Amino acid sequence: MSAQIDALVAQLLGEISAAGSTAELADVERRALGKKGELTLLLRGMKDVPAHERPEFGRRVNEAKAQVSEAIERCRATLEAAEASRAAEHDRLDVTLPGRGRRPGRPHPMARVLDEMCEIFIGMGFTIVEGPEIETRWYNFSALNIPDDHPVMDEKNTFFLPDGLLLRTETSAIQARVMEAQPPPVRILGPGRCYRRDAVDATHTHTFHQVEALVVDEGISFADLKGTVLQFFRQMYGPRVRLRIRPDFFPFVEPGGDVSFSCHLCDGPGCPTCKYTGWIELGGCGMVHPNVLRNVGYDAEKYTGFAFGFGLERMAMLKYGIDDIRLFYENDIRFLEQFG
Ligand code: FA5
Repeated sequence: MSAQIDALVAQLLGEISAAGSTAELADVERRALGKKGELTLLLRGMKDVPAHERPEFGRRVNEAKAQVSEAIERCRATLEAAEASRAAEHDRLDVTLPGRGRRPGRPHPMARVLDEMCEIFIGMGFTIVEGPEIETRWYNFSALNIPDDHPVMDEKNTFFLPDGLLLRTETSAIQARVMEAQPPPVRILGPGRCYRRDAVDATHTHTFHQVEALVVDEGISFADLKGTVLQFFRQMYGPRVRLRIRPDFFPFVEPGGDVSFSCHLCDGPGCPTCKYTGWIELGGCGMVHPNVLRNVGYDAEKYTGFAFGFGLERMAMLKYGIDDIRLFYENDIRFLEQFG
């Protein structure tokens, strides 16, 4: 029996010294001294030992337990110290290492232009409003005096959705929403995303942005339209900018025009940016058509208004001398980093 105990102790001492971690050691301890541990079971089996051998057997097993316990405690102290030092090593800060450089984000060039534009118009007393990108036929077409047979209704131009809905083709759709919601006077700026089935090239894309302005009140005239646009251009592009409005047709304005301004790069003689015309076109404008005012319940005899809608990509291209609209959407960090 004594030889059996010696062999068990030798085996357990070997396992204790082989334990590589406190977790492994705890496992050895459980197997040796736990409720069903080998030494515990040995002690419990004392009843089967002949009576005259019991005192010696008990003494021997208790001795073995003490020996194993002591070995476990010694080993645990060593392993705990090693683990603590490994953890400290892991957490140690080397304050002499150079810091990791941060690369903060920056506003997209179009966001910068829009922010600047909003600031200029807020300074002129405008309120910024937005409308939904998924629109009804009413707000996108009918309320704007666009007849059912207008080419823009064609599937080739508009992204139609189920249930009579569509993707907004122009921010002018914001106009009727605003006017339905409030009586005159109205003075709003409405930026937003628009969608058209246009082929993508250097100046066109299917998903682009416009900024709409709408002013309605008593006595609003074409002079107010010109003055507002010119004031905006001068603040945005510099004091020497000249404005040109040529007649153009939009069903929701009368008279209507297209808005250009003198090329801020060449100031007249022509350059690649203005395609050698000296002028750069930004969008459409005009006096709100009386039918539009009537459609929203305004008194068209009492109130007049003006509206314009400019392409935001176009404004950003002009501001930063960018020659391809696709650059805005490629998310190329080398491009975006230039606008700090
Ligand atoms: C309009 O969309 C009218 N709603 C503008 C308007 C508002 C007129 C209020 C009168 C009163 P137009 O289709 O010309 O007009 O578009 C205006 C501007 O949006 C264009 O000059 C251009 O800068 C921009 N734009 C139009 N289509 C695209 C496109 N596919 N990609 C990028 N920009 C575009």
